[in-house]
Amino acid sequence: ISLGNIIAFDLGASSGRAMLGRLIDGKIEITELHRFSNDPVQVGDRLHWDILRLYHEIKQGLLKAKNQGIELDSIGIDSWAVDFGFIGANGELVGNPYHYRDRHTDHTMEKLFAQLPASEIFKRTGIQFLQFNTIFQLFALKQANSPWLQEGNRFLMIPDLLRYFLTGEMHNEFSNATTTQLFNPVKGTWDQELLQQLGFPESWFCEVLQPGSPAGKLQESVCEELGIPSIPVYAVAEHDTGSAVAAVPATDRSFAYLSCGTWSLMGTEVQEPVINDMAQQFNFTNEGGVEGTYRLLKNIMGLWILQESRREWEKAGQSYTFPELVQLAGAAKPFGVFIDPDHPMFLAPGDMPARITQYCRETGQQAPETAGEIVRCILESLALKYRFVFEMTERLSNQTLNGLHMVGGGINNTLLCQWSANAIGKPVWAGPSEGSAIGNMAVQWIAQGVFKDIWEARRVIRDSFPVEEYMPEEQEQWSAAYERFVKLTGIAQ
Ligand code: ADP
Ligand code: LRH
Repeated sequence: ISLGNIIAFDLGASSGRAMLGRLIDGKIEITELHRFSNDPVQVGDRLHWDILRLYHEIKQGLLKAKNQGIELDSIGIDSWAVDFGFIGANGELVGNPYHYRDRHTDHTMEKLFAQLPASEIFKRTGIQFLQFNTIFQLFALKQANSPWLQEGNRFLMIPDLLRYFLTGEMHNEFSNATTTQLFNPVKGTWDQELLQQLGFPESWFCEVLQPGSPAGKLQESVCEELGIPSIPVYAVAEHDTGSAVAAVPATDRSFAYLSCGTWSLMGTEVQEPVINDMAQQFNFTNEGGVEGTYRLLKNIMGLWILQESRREWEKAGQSYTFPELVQLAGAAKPFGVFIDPDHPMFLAPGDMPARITQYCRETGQQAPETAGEIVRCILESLALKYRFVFEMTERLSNQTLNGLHMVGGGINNTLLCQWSANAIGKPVWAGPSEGSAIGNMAVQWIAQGVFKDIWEARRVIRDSFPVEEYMPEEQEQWSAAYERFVKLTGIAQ
């Protein structure tokens, strides 16, 4: 039996997709209806998301479903976290949302901490400090006297905004709301004191919907434009990492994950946020998830450094596909040089090969020269950083984790999966690669009563998608490399 048709719109920092989901004989089947690149746009000094194009691509996905004669039961949208737009008195978007890698938040953290200590913010929110968190973006806008804040009445995060364009209803969704660093997970509401102290009007913020809540249906103008009937829209775990972790095919309630795409998000799922000194010291976060869970995790810079290197080479007329780059890395000399992928110098867009050279010079290493050497350096350094964060996750959650689930587009990089297993010295279970889209679907099906809860969904996901197991190899070499890596990067200090 075939059950229903739903679409998960999953917008990653590098690409977006409309995935059709169906349940056939008790298994999930996914079909890619539409895929598009997500290209940030620099205007003057500012870096933006192309929000209207993203909305256009969502409509293209709906049209493709229509043209294949597919009747949809529901849709849901997830995207990267922290970014937002404001809606003005006339119901229209004020300004074009900034990209979290825009430099307007450089040095904002220190300025805000002069007004409000970091420990107070962490105690209230349990969220890690990243300079692009919404709290710092809003503070930077305020300091710059941005007209957005005068004209804007309502604050909507990226999926909230796209959902608003589709339905005409304004809500904030919980999993994404927690990433603002303005939400209090203990109280379960926006943190009023924090908002007051920072001068952010409470009236900006909407009612917060839990993942799985109905969030309206396609409004008439959209149905007319596309020639489709009105379809229910659900709030899913609209933070893509929340959706990705919802799709981890774990059997054990205690599990480690790595959501591997533009970012590498590593951690474990917990029932209550872990807000203590050690969590703050390790700069771990507690992001809201499905069914009242939290993701105790840490951001690692991820394949972003590789994406930007590829873009740089392309600019210079040398195009490589990702599989080609992985192949070059495999052929390069092992354990040449290392970087700390989380050094702030790698955050903003730009010439990563040049920054890697600079990093190597500053740390007394011979700079890598060929593309293969550079990619090898990036991938080995990521795998070694995974070990560091894996062990921190174990310490912080006070448990021994027996392996690592990897989900996301990065698992197509089999070398990275194998090296991750080698670095942590435990098995890696890779799959599914479309984790965020599948987690998005799972929440829609839970909302429809098709699945009882997230654990039933995870069981079905496990039965529906292959998982590749990588056993650790070359343990001695990787341990020696790890010692060198820790010393060189100074990450343990
Ligand atoms: P996001 O959702 O953050 O945009 P994805 O989860 O789609 O990212 O992952 C994209 C990344 O996956 C790319 O940057 C690339 O490094 C990696 N990737 C995707 N396909 C392949 C492939 N065939 N071989 C190697 N790496 C791949
Ligand atoms: C991954 C992600 C991550 C956030 C970052 C802004 O796409 O949502 O969880 O920290 O983007």
